[in-house]
Amino acid sequence: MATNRTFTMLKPDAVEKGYIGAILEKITASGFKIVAMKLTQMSKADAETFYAIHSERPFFGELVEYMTRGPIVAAVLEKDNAVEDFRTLIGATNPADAAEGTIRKLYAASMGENAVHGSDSDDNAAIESAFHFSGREIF
Ligand code: 3AN
Repeated sequence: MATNRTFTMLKPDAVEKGYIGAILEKITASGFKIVAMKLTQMSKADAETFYAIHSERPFFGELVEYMTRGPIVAAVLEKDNAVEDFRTLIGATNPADAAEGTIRKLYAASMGENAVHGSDSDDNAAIESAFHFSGREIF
């Protein structure tokens, strides 16, 4: 059964460019309810842990540098079929391949700086939410 929650981050590039409001508007207008949210900044150790799955990839150093260079907005979102529907809303990893109207098409600059994160599975949504929020911060 599809879970009804997913985890997102508005990444440092999106925050730097002042896109927080526009992206949150798009998310809520698409039927997602925000059940947890904070402005926070990842440490190097946080980013290395969060992206451990990519540790052998050539872009890992750049990814950690990028994700730690400024604040992010972390949030947990609720909607039927949340993980899959949110991946559809954000669009392809590379904004050049992202569909019209998707968040990455509208707000992402490049594959490396792609504005927003969305969990890729129900299990990862739970792990990533617990990484950023305690139980009493999720409503
Ligand atoms: P997604 O964010 O669409 O789930 P992942 O999990 O494959 O994509 O990649 C995680 C993050 O790593 C991406 N959001 C992006 O910032 C970065 N990334 C992925 N692939 C590349 C790449 N080929 N070159 C540079 N950065 C990349």
